[in-house]
Amino acid sequence: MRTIDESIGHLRGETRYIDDLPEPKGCLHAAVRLSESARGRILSIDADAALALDPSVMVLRAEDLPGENQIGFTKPDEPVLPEEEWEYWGQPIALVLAETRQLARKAAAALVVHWEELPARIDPRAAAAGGDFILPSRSIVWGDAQKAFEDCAFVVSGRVDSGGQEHVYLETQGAYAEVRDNGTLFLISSTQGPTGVQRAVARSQGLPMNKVEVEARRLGGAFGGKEDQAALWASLAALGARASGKPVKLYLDRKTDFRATGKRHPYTSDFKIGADKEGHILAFEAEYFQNSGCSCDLSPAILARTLLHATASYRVPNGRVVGHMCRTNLPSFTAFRGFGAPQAFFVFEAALDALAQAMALPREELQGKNLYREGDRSYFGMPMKSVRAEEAFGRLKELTAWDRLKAEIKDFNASHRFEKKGAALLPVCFGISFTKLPMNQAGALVHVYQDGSVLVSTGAIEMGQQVSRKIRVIAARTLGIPQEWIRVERTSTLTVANTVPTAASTGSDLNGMAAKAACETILSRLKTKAAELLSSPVQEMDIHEGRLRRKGGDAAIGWKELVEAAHASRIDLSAHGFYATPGLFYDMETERGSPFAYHVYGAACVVVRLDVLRARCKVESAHIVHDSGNSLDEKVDRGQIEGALAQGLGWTLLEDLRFGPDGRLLSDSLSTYKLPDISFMPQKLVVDILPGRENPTTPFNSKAVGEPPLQYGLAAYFALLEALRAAKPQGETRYDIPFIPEKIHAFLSGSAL
Ligand code: LUZ
Ligand code: MOS
Repeated sequence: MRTIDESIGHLRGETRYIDDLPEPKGCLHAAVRLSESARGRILSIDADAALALDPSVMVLRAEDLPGENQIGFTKPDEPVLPEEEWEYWGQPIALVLAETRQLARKAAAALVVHWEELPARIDPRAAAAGGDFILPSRSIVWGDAQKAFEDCAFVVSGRVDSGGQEHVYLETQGAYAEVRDNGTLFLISSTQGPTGVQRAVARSQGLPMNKVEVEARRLGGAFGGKEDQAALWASLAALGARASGKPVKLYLDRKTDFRATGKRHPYTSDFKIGADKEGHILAFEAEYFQNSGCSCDLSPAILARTLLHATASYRVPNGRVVGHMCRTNLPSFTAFRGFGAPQAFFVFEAALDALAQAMALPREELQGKNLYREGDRSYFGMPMKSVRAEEAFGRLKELTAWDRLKAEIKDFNASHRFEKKGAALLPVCFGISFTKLPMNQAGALVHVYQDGSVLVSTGAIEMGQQVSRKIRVIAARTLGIPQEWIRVERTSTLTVANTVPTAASTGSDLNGMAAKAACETILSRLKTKAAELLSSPVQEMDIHEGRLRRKGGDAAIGWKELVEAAHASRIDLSAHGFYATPGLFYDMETERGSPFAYHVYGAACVVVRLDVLRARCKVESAHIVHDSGNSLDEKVDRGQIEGALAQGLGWTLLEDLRFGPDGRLLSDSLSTYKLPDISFMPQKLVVDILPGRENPTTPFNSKAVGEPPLQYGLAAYFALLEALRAAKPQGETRYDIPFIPEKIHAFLSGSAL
């Protein structure tokens, strides 16, 4: 009974993704034809040339869908294929099937589309001025900001811009679909949310959900891009399979994926912040213009996370934050690791920086003075418990010998004319739970087979984050048997129904608790049997390292024998487990409540080195102090922290997602969209994990790890700002990321961009 870890297969290149699975006989390949302007009306699509290419070619459009041409669940604004109007450049408008992938793509290109241009909007502030919102705007108001600003010794205001971000999962979006017995549909989807895919396919195919089976074995990365937006590609594959009667595989090439799919939301925001003369922040206001793109998708949930992270890691007694979901003719922006929180963090840290400038104080002094403390209430009324903001911040200052580091940088800058260094600190406080309350639930199914081996299925999708490893640790610890006896199976709508997507960093929290509950059910049945076998009270039964013993006594019976005995006594060795995070509530009317199970704390220090003549910067070092609870697997957590930092640094310094004024994506390939690589990463990277504490809503007091560390990337932005100010003290600060060389040059030369 040995199991091989996923990661070994990855290293050997043996791991199979959907596209690596053998294709059944008769399998057709699908390709999509994309729209060619930001907004247009389809007059006709001439398929003659495409059909003439090969007898296997089929062309499908909206009217070929047997069900509803709609997969938008929060709002019905997401057709599978547009009937008349397309709403962004790169929207799939027709599906083409053929015997080979090359042929399908060729046929898609051979379609002749007659269309007319419609007026389009790209700019979110223009959309807001025109009142074009996805849903009504939302605001949280607390204290009395207006009055507080009057009492402030310092008040500053400004504007903050942050760009979008491409997910660049290694495995592009795709799905496989097949019609099975009695008209049921079977799909394999590269999705974080098989239930969402099942629901969308059922709806667009006019089938009940019990006739649609979706499985997800593993994904080659997702980062939020496959939380909601895998549903479209699965719905298209399903359309192909139903229409042709043959198995259909749809896989996007990289360029199509870049053009057609959503990304991180760009934000443009205004802020106002005020403090007393000691630097205590008294009031904060922000107005966020979220560029939502052409449809609703997850935008409201993302805006909610923005509004719930508006003051970042700080206590602010008075304020008002407003968020708008601005509709534009761009691909619908979607979930991306951090989910609206990084944008909010940037706005608040920028405001704090502006305040520090106005007060001529070091940023870190204002930061340190205003951090959340134990017993505080957040501005939306959540009691902040187990607060570790000051602890992490203080520990980081020790770890980096902050005062000495600053002095060294000062000396360096004084003695170097064309090179400057800068350093900045950035605290993080990130709320864990889905902002949409009903989503905080999970299920699991556990089987103990007659030979003692164990199979666990949950809704947790393995996308490279090693959640299956964590689930295995949880099951092993709960049952008291070695990990090697346990296998974690793929996620399927057959084994666990109504799953929420693996998202919001909650994958191992929610699914781990559900798996634990299922294991506990079986364990208690086994212990009852054990008590009978040992003629002892059940409370004294203890299973440890695969052996049953009386508490404090000698090992008596092996796990396998116990399981066999239980089976012979006709005891159920399977169980379903369920978990719903307790204690969550939120009142949307008053915008008050406790929407999160807990917060994750941490802090980062980044040092950058600026090459003044070339307007380039290099991240020299990053030190991170992070709270990952009682880690279920510390190596995995370190990997997540480092990976999130890489993505955060990419977002702040490098990744330049750019659309033309006509709405066409300009950065549509890996030659025009730059990603962080190994040489971009800091030469020195130190991750210090805080000792764990009690955390009752998670398995074994662990903590979620996926998203909180992405925010650390913002430290690099402020470090670069410090370096630039050393080079040009009177330079004009624009809070605008990514801070790419063009913008560095603009700062140094004082020119406009
Ligand atoms: N997805 C979601 C998320 O649907 N709700 C959330 O609150 C969330 N947070 C982070 C990442 N994905
Ligand atoms: Mo999400 S950004 O899919 O956790």
